[in-house]
Amino acid sequence: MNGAESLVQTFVKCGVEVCFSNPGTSEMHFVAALDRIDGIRPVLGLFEGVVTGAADGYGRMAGKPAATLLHLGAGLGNGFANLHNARRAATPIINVVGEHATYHRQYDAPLASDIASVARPNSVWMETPEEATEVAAAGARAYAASMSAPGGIATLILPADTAWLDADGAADPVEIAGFSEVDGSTIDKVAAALKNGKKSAILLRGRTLLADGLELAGRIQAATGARILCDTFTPRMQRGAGRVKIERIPYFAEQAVEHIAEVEQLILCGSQNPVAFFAYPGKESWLTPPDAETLVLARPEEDSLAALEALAEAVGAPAQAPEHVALAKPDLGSGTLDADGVGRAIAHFLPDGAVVSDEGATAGLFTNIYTETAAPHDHMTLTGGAIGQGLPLAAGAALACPDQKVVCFHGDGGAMYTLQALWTMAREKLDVVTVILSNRSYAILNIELMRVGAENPGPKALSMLDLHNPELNWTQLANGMGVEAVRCETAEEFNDAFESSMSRKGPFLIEAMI
Ligand SMILES: Cc1ncc(C[n+]2csc(CCOP(=O)(O)OP(=O)(O)O)c2C)c(N)n1
Repeated sequence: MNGAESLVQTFVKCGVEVCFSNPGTSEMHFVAALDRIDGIRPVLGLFEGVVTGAADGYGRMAGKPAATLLHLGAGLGNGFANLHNARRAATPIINVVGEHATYHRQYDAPLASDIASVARPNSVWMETPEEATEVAAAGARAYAASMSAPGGIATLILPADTAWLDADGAADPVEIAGFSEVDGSTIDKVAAALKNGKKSAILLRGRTLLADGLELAGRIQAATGARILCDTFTPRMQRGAGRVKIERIPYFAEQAVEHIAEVEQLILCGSQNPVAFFAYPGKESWLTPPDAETLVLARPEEDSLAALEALAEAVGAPAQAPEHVALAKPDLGSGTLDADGVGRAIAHFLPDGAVVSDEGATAGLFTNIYTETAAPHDHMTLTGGAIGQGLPLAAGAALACPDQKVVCFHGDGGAMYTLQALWTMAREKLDVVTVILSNRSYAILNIELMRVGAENPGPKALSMLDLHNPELNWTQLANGMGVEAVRCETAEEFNDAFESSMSRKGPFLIEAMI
């Protein structure tokens, strides 16, 4: 057995089932090992941003890591933006990054680069085995590191000779550092604060945004009157009919400030104090009201779910949350297609248990509002602000959840960054319906241009935010990668296309001309 085989066997033992890959010469032994050893499904992505974004979508939904296979610093660098988004989501991922053979590194061959410097900003763990016999144990440590609370990216840099030389065999899984317990005095302190008559809000993130956590939050709200909040962008949230509704902090800083201006006590539960996405001249960066006190119920690496449970007990919460979202499907739009009509149809026809990958940007806001009362679904958003995440995220989620419909709605600008994900969807026959919100514009940047105070933009500035000339044709782009597609110009066409797409299997794309 060689080092690569010992690594693949170790991954299988740990529970890795998928490897999103874009390999090169230095990774050929790992490629061959995936072929020889059963248990890991290799999935080719035609750009590394697809590979890393798909690993993020998989990890968010599966709750365990996929492996990626990337080609030296150049390949890893191509995947950087979506690793950044995954880091912000605390998604478990194991990167296997091929490297030149140990003895070849000294010659500064063309693909040589400082891989560690590219890996470091997004990795919670990084190792480079120098011997083939060290590779398996490093693989087991990588798995544990990625799964250690709250989850993160482990990067294993694999010199080619450590992959091809003889190894001893697979390593056993090593212990995962789970979520640490929140101590009783913290629970008591927060429980007392919730009863002191001040206006409180609890900001949830991580596991508490799944149904069980939301239910606990709803019970605490019933007992204390505290508001329940979440960040604008969250890795995964369960929402829709039957779930406890919570308030999403608005995106724009001044709206966010206003939204939480009354809060006197902000209780963090797996979250951080909210901050503005960007600095704007004369506007706040730190969004917590200046006189408000911050209390930490649980840090991201602590067991926020158990803490909420203990808090519910401590405040004498009722056994059930008194209010749950009632199913309310919006009426369908008619006439000229716009973002509102798209949102209505998506919310109207979204099936029970769908997984939504949302990179809808400006045009996705309507969909978000309407889906609040749609059938229950999982909602994943752009956690790190690096656009071009939504399509690969949807592909990865579809691999993790083959029995659930995945719906991706995406700005046309962001979608162009990683459109190769469509090819992977076609090749793997993934059950993803993609809606491209085709406004042929970087619309948000037109808004930001005004907000930052850049005055009187001229044609050169505006041309950098405009996607006309030439016009993108998403139907042809999708067809060219093996995905069936349709263009919709009216609300009626879109309603019909989206409705029928929900009852077919496999990838499909709808180009919504808004
Ligand atoms: C990796 C990366 N590059 C550039 C940007 C800057 N940026 C933010 S939004 C945006 C345009 C988004 O356009 P689109 O997806 O069409 O959505 P719209 O704004 O039109 O609603 C750009 C280029 C970014 N956030 N991330």
